[in-house]
Amino acid sequence: SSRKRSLIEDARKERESGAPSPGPSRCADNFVFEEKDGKVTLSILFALSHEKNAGLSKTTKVFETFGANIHHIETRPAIKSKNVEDLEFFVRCEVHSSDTDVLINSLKKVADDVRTIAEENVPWFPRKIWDLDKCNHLITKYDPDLDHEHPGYNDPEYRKRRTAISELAFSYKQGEPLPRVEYTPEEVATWKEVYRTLSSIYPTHACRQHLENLQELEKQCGYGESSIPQLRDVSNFLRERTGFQLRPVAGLLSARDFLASLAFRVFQCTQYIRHSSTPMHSPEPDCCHELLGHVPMLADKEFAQFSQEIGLASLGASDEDIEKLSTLYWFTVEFGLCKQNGAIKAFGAGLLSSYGELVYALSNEPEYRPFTPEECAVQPYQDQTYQPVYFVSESFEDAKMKLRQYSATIRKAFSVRYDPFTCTVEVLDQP
Ligand code: HBI
Ligand code: NLE
Ligand code: FE
Repeated sequence: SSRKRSLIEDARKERESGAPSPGPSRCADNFVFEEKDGKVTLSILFALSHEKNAGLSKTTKVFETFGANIHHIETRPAIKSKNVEDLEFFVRCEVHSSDTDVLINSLKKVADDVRTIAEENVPWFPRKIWDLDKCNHLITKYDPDLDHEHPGYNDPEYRKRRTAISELAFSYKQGEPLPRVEYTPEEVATWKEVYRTLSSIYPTHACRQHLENLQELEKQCGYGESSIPQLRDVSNFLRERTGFQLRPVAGLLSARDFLASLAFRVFQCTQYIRHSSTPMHSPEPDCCHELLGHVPMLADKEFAQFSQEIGLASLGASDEDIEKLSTLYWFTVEFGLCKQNGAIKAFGAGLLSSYGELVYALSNEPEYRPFTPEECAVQPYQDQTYQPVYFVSESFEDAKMKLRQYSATIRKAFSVRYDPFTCTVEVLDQP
């Protein structure tokens, strides 16, 4: 129809001018996907080279996978391409709003020049705490079922156990009581080893906030080497301390989903434990990492505030900004070092849960750089093994202030405010 044609024309003009066409007056709602029954309508353009036309079945598979309801498809010669036989596709379809991001990213793997049309360029984000049930897109990087390098890959017992614990997270809905896990003696033995070795170096390696809160957790929450604390008890403890609550997650989430939950003071926690053969380091999060690395820090009021602010900054942010925020998160919340009383201490959870990396990070092997968000946000990082470089903050407070200043510069189009009474996010015009 002519309307569809004009959409394609607009998209073409926009692409050729290299800038989005100026939209209508910028009221906050213009930035948000129009949403009905949790679904949105997307207009997507992508190209397939002539040789890759076999790739068409792969792209349709993507739409099929996400249950997209296709309203319209048309093709035309891809103007930008050198080969006149290359085709450009225009697809207008309806999908679950929480799937849009993953759909686009999946499409990028099988087609070229994938883009959505400018009128709908703000990614979906949760507005209410209950929307977090839709923030469940896992990254399957370190899955013991798929990754040959995973220490659990050749251990069917371990894999079975992981699957069973994952099921608890998959079926969890916001507001339900957190599932309890009856850990096996072997799992408790792994925990004991992790707890014992880490505890022996915390006094010299961990920051003050971590040490103090871990003591509280030992007194009030049953922390100790003889049993693995239950998320339900820990979540109750945190709610009293800082209003943070936990929710179970089956593994690594997409950075967007993971960061979004922080906006609601919800921390996504894995509940399975690392393989018994690698107690000193795990490339992926596990309950040791969450309980020993993150929880003591989330019990700190200022740190909790800071974590929520990263989350709020991430809502509706572009893919590039999400990447930067998650890199900042990585080098601070996960692998941050800070100065305290003239010594360097760890406050990053990824350090505080790995004996191997904690010792290494405070040895003279790695490179240290002073923490500057602008530099840190674009530093490539290592998620399989130890970091070659760490960022050192002047103090814990200093890191927080700098990161806060940085994330405040990210949002241009609209701002968000969390209403703790209704557990919802309000979208506001930028003043
Ligand atoms: N998912 N479950 C989980 N835990 C994390 O710590 C985590 C994640 N997904 C992404 C992610 N961390 C990193 O990208 C952060 O830098 C945001
Ligand atoms: N390397 C950490 C550990 O062994 O506990 C986990 C890091 C998760 C990002
Ligand atoms: Fe973590």
